[in-house]
Amino acid sequence: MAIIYAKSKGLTDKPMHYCPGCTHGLVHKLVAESLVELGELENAVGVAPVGCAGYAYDYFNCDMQQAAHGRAPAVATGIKRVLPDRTVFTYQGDGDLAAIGTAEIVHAAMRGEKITTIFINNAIYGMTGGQMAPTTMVGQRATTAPWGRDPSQCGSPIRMAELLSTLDGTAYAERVTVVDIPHLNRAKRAIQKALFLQKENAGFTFVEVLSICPTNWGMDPAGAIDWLKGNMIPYYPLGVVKDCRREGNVV
Ligand SMILES: Cc1ncc(C[n+]2csc(CCOP(=O)(O)OP(=O)(O)O)c2C)c(N)n1
Ligand code: SF4
Repeated sequence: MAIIYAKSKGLTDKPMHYCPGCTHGLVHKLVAESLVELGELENAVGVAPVGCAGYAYDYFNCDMQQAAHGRAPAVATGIKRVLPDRTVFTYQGDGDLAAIGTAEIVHAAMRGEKITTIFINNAIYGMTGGQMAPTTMVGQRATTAPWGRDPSQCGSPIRMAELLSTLDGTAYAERVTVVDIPHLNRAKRAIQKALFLQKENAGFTFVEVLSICPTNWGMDPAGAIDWLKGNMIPYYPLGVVKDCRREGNVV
């Protein structure tokens, strides 16, 4: 019988532990497929975060390293500098990257490290039980913001793709989502482009993926997708924010 669809060779057979409807698994699939299609799976080194994706080292079928919370860009910097021919990526949540790891990601981008960061923006701390993240929307409830995020106390949600795009070392930054098939295909093209530009030594490359956390948002997956579309996309616009190969960048 002809095989028309199979699990990517870029993923191991280990069953994933993510909650039903969580988009972490989808993004893993896109990264894995991209590495395979670029012929980079054998050459890749991923750096797993702390957070729900902390077991990513069990799921990607390539060399993996675990980093302490927020420190993945620093670990990836070391790996890439010692092994410059390897394709090195970090996979990080918003608590990991935009809170405790802000210094590491900003300085890695500023230095133009030739690594790729996949940033999962689900607007909350998932693993630890739904605390407010720097990306939590104004008015969105979290366990540490039971009446919703108050911008007079907490400021406005941080737009990491735009922030990092102001740095000269950032070669490419795009924001995508995975809420339906057309967006999923666009997300895969962005991940492939980021990895391709890394191979070209263009500089730091970054893909922000707007994602859902049905468990901590207190919604079913379909409701969470609708909430993302109605609340996150208007504030976090999708598309290329910076592309060193293109004129007329947004930033
Ligand atoms: C140094 C340190 N501080 C705090 C923690 C606790 N901690 C573990 S995961 C996490 C938040 C993870 O949220 P996020 O990065 O958004 O990923 P998600 O779980 O949503 O995928 C925190 C605060 C830790 N493990 N190490
Ligand atoms: S807690 Fe949220 S981010 Fe974590 S696995 Fe569950 S749905 Fe995904």
